[in-house]
Amino acid sequence: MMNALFVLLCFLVTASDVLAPGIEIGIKDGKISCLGTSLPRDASTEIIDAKGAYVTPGGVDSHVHFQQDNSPTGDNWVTGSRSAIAGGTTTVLAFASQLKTEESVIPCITEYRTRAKGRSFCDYGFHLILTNPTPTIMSTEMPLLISQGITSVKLYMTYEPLKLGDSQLLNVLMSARVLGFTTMVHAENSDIISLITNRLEAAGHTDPYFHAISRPQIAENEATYRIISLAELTDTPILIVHMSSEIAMEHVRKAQTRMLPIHAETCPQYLFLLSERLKGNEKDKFEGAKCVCSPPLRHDPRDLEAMWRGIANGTFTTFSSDHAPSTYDHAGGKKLGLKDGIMRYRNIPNGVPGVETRLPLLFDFAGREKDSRLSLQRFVQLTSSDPAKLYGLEGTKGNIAPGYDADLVIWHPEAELEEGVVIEQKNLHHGVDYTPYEGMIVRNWPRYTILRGKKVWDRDNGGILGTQVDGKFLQRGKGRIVVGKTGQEVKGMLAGERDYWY
Ligand code: DUC
Ligand code: ZN
Ligand code: ZN
Ligand code: ZN
Repeated sequence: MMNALFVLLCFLVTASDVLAPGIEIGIKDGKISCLGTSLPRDASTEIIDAKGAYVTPGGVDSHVHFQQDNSPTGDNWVTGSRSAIAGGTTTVLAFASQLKTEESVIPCITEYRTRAKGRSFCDYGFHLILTNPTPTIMSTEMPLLISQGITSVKLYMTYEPLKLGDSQLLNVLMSARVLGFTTMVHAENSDIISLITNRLEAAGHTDPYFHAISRPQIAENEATYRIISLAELTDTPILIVHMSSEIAMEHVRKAQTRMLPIHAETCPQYLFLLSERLKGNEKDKFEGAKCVCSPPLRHDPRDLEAMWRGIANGTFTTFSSDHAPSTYDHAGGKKLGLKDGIMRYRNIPNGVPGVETRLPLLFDFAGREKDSRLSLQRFVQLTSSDPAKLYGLEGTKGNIAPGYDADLVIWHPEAELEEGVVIEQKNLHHGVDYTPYEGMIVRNWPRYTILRGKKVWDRDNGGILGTQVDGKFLQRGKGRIVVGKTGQEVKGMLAGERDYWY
């Protein structure tokens, strides 16, 4: 037998090309074996006819929260990863979260790996949330984790149980410089948020809308500039996660024009939703709780436009879901954030669902004849190839080329879905009870999702075909710098001055 699976198709899209109609993809043992035309096949070759369809690499969602201790009502591995494949995502990178009291992160990683094992419909890896980066963890445990394929960390500049001060941030960055792990940062100024939150509470302003008031752009702006400065001083690449506002994004843009390796991420909620969604509606004034995320949805449509600009012009390296939802309406009428009849936004866990809708929402604007906000290649780069490179999966994930895992999204032929697809909670596969995109129409949806050569999602015939034992833990290598480079001169230091403390 020449090939186990065969995809006959029209348009193959990678981060660099849209190949002419007629290309075929040969798959063997879960890997892409060849691309070409009239590939050899025999009677046992399974064939998927994708005529008229775009085929893109399986989505790599490098920022999801499944079954994390600090979001207990959110998705677990089974529901979250099932939702991923139904939306064309074949790889997720989730978080293992260290508690501040933990002096070792090894039990934490073991625990989170156990939660996922045998319960994931898609491939997966972990970032470590470092809340207490002791010298022993950094010098002894991090090298061990890197050797086990956990090659990235997330640092928080806000939230009391998670946040690090500047000296801790600097220590981790110095360690990243030596060990080569990838550092993600949640950049919001904690004290600004506390000050405003306390004053709002005292004045009785506790409805969900005030969540957006309590975390103004200036909090994101200040922390973004600060972490870029620390990364510049230590000559270490970083990725600033879930960016939401223009003023903060401009710091990233400026740093990149100086060739600093500053990466940034944005998410669907910051392209499509505004803070007015936090006001709820006449039927349910607390419904705004469904759209509480951090950074918050912004007030001004110009911020949405700016995020679209960053998507198109290369400021953003990754487009992730930050899937971190909680069930809104619990049995017994208990609603998120509502206790004893009082709604307090500070009790609402931060995060919205989005792992399933991420690809269709962005694909809607890719390569359109009219009002195209990005090319199809850029769509692939943001949703699959660049996250794969940044997080150490290059050569395995994020491309359709011989030797790569055969992870594919086969979209419906464009002519087939004239009316588009309406996003509706009832059709989604996550474990929570809403989507903030209810009623939105997108032009296409993954028709098939292929994970390492196996058809795991068939929208027209059976829906989910995969199982919760299909996903495997990905032992990632070290990520590579996707924008800028190291060894840049530091603002205000003479050339070579930093050499004294190398
Ligand atoms: N940060 C995240 O990355 N996700 C949910 C909430 C948050 O603050
Ligand atoms: Zn732990
Ligand atoms: Zn965050
Ligand atoms: Zn997140």
